[in-house]
Amino acid sequence: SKTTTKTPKARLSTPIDKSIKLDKKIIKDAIVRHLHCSLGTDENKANNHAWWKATCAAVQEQVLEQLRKTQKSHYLNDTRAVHYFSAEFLMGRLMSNNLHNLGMFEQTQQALTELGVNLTDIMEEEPDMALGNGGLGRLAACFIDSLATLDLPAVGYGLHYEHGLFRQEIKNGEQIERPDSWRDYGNPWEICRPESIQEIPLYGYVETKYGDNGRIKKEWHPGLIVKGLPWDIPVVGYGGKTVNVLRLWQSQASDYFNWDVFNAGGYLDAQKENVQAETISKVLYPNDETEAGKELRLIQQYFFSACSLKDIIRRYKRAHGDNWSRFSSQVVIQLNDTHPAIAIPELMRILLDRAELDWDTAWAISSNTFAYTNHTLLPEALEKWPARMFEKILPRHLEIIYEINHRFMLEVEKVWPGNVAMKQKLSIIEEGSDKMVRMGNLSVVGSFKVNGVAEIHSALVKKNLFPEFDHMWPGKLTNVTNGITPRRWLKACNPKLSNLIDDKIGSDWPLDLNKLQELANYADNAKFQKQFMQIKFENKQALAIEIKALTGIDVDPKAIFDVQIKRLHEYKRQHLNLLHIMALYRRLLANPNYDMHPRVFIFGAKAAPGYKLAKDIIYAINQVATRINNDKRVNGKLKVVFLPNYRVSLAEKIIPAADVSEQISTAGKEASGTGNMKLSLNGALTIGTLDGANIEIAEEVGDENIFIFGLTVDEIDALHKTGYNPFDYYDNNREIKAILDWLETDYFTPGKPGALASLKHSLLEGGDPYKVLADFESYSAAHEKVDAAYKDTTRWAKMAILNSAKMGKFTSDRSIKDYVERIWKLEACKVDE
Ligand code: GL9
Repeated sequence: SKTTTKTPKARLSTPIDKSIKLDKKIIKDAIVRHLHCSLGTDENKANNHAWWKATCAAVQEQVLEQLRKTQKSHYLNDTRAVHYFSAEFLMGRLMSNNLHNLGMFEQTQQALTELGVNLTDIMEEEPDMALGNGGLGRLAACFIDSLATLDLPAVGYGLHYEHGLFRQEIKNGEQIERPDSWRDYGNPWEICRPESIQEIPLYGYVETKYGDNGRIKKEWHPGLIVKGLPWDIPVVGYGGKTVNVLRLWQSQASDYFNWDVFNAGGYLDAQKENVQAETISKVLYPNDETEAGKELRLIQQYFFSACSLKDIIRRYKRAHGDNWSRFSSQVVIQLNDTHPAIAIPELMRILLDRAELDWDTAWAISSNTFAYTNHTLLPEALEKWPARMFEKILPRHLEIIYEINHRFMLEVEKVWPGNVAMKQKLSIIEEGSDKMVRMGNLSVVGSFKVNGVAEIHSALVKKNLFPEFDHMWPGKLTNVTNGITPRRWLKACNPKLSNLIDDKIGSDWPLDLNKLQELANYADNAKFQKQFMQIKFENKQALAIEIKALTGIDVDPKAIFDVQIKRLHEYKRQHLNLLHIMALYRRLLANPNYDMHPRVFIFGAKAAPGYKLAKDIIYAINQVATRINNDKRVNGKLKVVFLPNYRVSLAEKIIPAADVSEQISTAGKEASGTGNMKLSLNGALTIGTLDGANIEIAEEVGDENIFIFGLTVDEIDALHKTGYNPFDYYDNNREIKAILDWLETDYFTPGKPGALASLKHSLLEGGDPYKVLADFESYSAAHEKVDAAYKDTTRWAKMAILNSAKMGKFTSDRSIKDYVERIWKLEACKVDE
């Protein structure tokens, strides 16, 4: 029988059904069968890669069976579904996650052991699916995990990049980018769906026609049509019931190329710059919170948005024919940032030009379909496209955007009559010598809800970014605090801690993370503290081995492992961390007995290839690391490690081993952060500013279990207004002066004085835009508190336990339930056996 439950909450009380757990004999047979029949090898010849592939194939059998059942169930129930449009999905590896979510990890491990194979080893064969840059893309991956877990009908839509985020190598301290080739030997999880190819028009011109009824009809004559080929990645919910789909589009050439249209439009010259169809999905733009501004990027955005919309409409029409009246009750589309915002005029185009609906009807449907998530306030990230670029690539869309804007300006006129400045400020079109389309404004105007990603961020969206929109449409702007999936970020990546938690409080916490609260009862229990810290120690031993293998550096697992892992960006202030490391080094040189517990500072970070200062900071970290790590005088009290090629699978090794989590962005700049949640969940203590989700983490763990330092948003604002002068700190703080001057010598770059000077320069003459010097003292003082706390082992153990215990709020299941209640209004749909 088919059941549709009212709210996704109902799912949480249901224990995982053990019946689908497979017996290890069946798994073993399936693996061997695939080794023979799919891979053409056998148990004696197979290497780890072959074993990995055969195991994937065996797991995929289970996955596809549930996928088929899920799709049937959603179809029969004609469910409303959310469509998560995202230019990025940072999935990482899928084997471990799929095995855990299907409840067949142990059996598979045993099956392989009996075959003489180690599961952990073969999992290392899987390349990361790195189709994203950082937090925004990883959030999308956590969200689709939660959507499936909560039995919610959902499809993820994105791009099937041939090359994901670049692989980072470090040569002589510097970042080198190498292409990522995650699909070189095939991806066993994906299914090609040529039966669902879409055709996407580009370029050309718009013809205005007059219909019989006297109505104006617009016809777009494209100059080029490209094909979109979908690849489906099954997304297995925890418990293995619902299996949703992540559908990623690959571009292909079609034989349609209209030379006449090209000539008529005068685009023959432009042809040289025209993208080849296949290039569209070639590579992920490696930009982190910076607008790319490139034609190919706009084409990527349009390509995947248009393919996805056509796919949704095809499915809708199969159930509802040409009757559009139920469209927005069946379909909700979440725009993950403005990257897919072009879907708004695309849906309008389809409704107006294809379905021939009138404007008001079309707008009512469209604006009730889209919701938009804002992920950053950084001005350099707010996407703007030159109107002339639109005119060339998407001429009809530009017309529609002008019309949306015209009607919106009439609304503005009603609220602020005669106020030209207000119209200029809110307009979707930025006037000027080069007219621009503001994608943020388009997204707010074209959506029924807009959300920020943490309380403080959403408040700042209202206060600073879109205050007038909040005034015009009260209630449209809202908050959904980010979350992380505890399946990947605790159960799968930290099996020892997970088992300990299972033993203490039972095993349903992965579905109901608030259960971790029960661990607080053992926070003072000496035996539990010992077990908890012993696991942390063993995880640190494992990471120490990894560090040795990756960098050659020896680190002592008894030292404090202090971790900063995230994209390299000035606002995240890896250089604040570095200045403090240099301060410790200096103190140790001045006083070999300087009292500090041994500390290993661990960094992982990729810099956008064109971001010069970010690359300089990576170089500086590596040069300082080399000097310190080889200096006998520090007596092993200080080590600095930069782990190359930071990515999801490396995060899974670092996070369980972290003692300290560095979350030190300038207040107001980090919209939420999600690494902060992962680290705290695994028992690391945060040293952080009152920024993003740090604030909510502090609320949950309590001020006594976190190290907060630095200026608040209001103080940063005030400092900005009174005029911030970094030289005040340089001139008045001897330690700061000494460190910055040190950077200019050749102490860290023998024979190359000045090689690190750009860093000093940015913090002084450059004006220190992220207030590094202003926060230095307070940061340094907070680190002294960290040191003191760690020396008190009982106190530290208690704090670490309480961090894990209090992270319930930050499961992405809670985020998704917030989206469901506040925005999507979805119902769960259980899948038949
Ligand atoms: C980001 C924010 O900077 C983060 O603070 C936030 O946690 C995530 C997810 O909401 O979104 N916005 C953004 O552009 N990125 C983020 O991480 N950047 C990347 O993903 C590279």
